[in-house]
Amino acid sequence: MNTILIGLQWGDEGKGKVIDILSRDASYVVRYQGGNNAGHTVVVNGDSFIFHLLPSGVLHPGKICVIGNGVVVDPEVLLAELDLLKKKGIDMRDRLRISEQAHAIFPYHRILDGLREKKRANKIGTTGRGIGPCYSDKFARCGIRMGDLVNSRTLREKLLDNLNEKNEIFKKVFRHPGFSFDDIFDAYVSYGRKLKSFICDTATLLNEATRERKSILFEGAQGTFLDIDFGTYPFVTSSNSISAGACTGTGVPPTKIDKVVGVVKAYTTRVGEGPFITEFPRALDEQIRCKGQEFGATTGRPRRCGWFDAVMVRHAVMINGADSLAMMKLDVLDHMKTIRICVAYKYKGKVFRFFPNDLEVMQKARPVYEVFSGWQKNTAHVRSYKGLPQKARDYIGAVEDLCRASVTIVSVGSGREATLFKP
Ligand code: 2SA
Ligand code: MG
Repeated sequence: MNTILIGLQWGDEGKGKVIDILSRDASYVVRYQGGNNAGHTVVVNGDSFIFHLLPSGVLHPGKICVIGNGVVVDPEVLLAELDLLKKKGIDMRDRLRISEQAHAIFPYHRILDGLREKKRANKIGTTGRGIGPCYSDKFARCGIRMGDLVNSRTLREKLLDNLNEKNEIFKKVFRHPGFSFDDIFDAYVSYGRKLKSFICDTATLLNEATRERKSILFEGAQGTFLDIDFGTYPFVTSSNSISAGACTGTGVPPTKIDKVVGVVKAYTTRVGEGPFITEFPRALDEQIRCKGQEFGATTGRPRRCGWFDAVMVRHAVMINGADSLAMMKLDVLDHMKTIRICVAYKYKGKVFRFFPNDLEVMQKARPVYEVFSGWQKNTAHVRSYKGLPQKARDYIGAVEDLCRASVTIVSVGSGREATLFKP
């Protein structure tokens, strides 16, 4: 059984926790896009782990963790993440594989990310990790891949080429002094040496695994509406975060995918700039941010909060082919008197029941809500789906109807134990 797990909103739906749970049944856990802009949180016995690059499956001994070709890897960050795990007693030596075709993030990508963002009239609110510039180089065919780090001749050639062009741009366009070849070269040769034993042909590895009927779990990062094609462009990330990205980002073909699980939060959050039709008014925004601990797991930025948007999620269910949903953080809504779900948008007298690929509509439309009465009971200690208050189950039922997918997992807290499976 090969499963793709993806976010159906703007990221931070709680994918890390669901990945951790589904990892039990998988032999391989694979990241396929994005980089260390992701922040996947897993809480085990009260201990909180945040993964940026490593798949969240690392907490399960014996699982092989793979960083696929579609990921952009900052080797410095990866080594730091491995070190941190080692200190916590988790040794990844025999169970991490990194695609030789994955592109590496260089210091000039990180700096350029910040400089471009500063210059932009319409800020995107990037994480500043060099993600966009690294993917730009990949598609401009001047990128440097993980496999190049272990071949110093190739690395020298490609890095020289890159710095020749980039240093000029840095100086002329951004009045930045540029970068020293020697410093970067030495650092990346050393990263290559340290990571060499992990770097391999992961596409063949994964396809051989499927031949042996071992199961693979594909861990999406960010969310559907941050997808470079289907998101709220240009307020998106630079990769395909939808389920289809799992195939291009790993080399495992669509015919080998069995299931797609979509993760949603019981409400909506967004970190960074861009349209957000159901965004709460200020007081409620602060209340939910505080209750749901809505701060970026990578940058610590406050996340914007709003009502559940069924127009968006139904669209995401369609684009991703989601078979089932996991609904996270239901307990955050426990105290609400009334709860709203957005069922359409209204703009210039027109009602949009389907997601409009039109930034102007997304920026200016007003939400049309269906209103539900809240359950006003504590659910954080509920341990079975049937134990949820009826009104909470009604809310979940409404989400299922509106989004055309059934909810199979409900989460009422950060720990593994606070997970309810719907019969
Ligand atoms: P980038 O850095 O180029 O990918 O930024 C482009 C947009 O994508 C958003 N983005 C994210 N949104 C939610 N969660 C993400 N991961 C971290 C988290 C974010 C953080 O788990 O909280 O800590 O700030 C993530 N990564 C990228 C980003 O906000 C831009 O809108
Ligand atoms: Mg996150």
